[in-house]
Amino acid sequence: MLTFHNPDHHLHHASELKDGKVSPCFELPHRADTVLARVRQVGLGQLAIPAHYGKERYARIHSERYVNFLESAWQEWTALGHRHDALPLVWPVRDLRSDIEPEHIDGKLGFYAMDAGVAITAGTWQAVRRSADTALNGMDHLLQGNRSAFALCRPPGHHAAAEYMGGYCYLNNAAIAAQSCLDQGGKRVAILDVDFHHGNGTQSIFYQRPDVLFVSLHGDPRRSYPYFSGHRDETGSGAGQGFNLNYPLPHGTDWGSYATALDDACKRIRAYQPDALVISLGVDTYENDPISHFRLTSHDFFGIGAAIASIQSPTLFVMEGGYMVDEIGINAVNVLQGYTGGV
Ligand code: OKP
Ligand code: ZN
Repeated sequence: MLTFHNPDHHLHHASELKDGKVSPCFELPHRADTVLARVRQVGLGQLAIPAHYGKERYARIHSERYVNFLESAWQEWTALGHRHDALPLVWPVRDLRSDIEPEHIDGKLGFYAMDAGVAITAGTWQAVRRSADTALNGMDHLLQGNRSAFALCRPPGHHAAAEYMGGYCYLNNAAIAAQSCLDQGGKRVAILDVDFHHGNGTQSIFYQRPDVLFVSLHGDPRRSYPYFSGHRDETGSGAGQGFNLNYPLPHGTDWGSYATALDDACKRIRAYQPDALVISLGVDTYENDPISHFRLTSHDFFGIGAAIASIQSPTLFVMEGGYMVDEIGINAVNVLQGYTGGV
């Protein structure tokens, strides 16, 4: 399997607000380095540095003003004399106005953020756009007739929606890749999200559309981030009714009940007969993940790959979360090897 990866992700190394303190982000550059090292160690296949794309490709999924904000935020922030990471300090919840984009950067940060896990630093925009390019190149590889590809994206993307960032995510890499398939003649794409956290951004982007089936297995939002989406009754709306499928699972879920949900999800996707399948590949379902609550073992990740292979569609794996830095390489690559062993 070909792996796409751009080392520019190192330019994004941020802090986050957690437990009442600004501290180093769980989402570290070292994460992707670990996965890359494992890809090399097992000889998964060739490595390719992805070609660059223009902003118009990201604007197929995100609003133009949001993409422009990501591009200019650091400059607007440093113009105020700041040298430290930019973090939002106010959010337009419920009955506050969210129809007028503020001019001040403090207002803009809140306007375009869902939480305080998305600091903007000097290199964030460069890292983020190269991450999206990585996913786009992976989809191109499928469109050239290949059965699979691995987009080793960083930063991740599945919490980012059309007009907001959140949960370490800025551009929604998986959604941008899925849209690219449709823009190049694909009729239907399925996205299967196996990250521990619900892919609220991807769900939001495709919620009203039947041409992208979104399926997610994740920690029940009653107890797990992102708390405000991922319930079972979110099934799509309008023309998209029936094309969104959530499997919220309790804390402590192990392979037994995870596999049951996963098999059901894979059957539903196979029945949809997608032209391409995009996997939001988070491995924070691992038993020792520091911020998540499932109990999958490293061995279980082979089973995830094998289940995905049973769908029998061209498959793009897009890296999302996973924070047990020493093991995420093993766990992510186990999924890929479980897949190649199963096709
Ligand atoms: C991003 B991805 C829990 C803090 C949760 C945000 C988690 C973002 C996860 N103590 N903070 O889906 O892996
Ligand atoms: Zn996650």
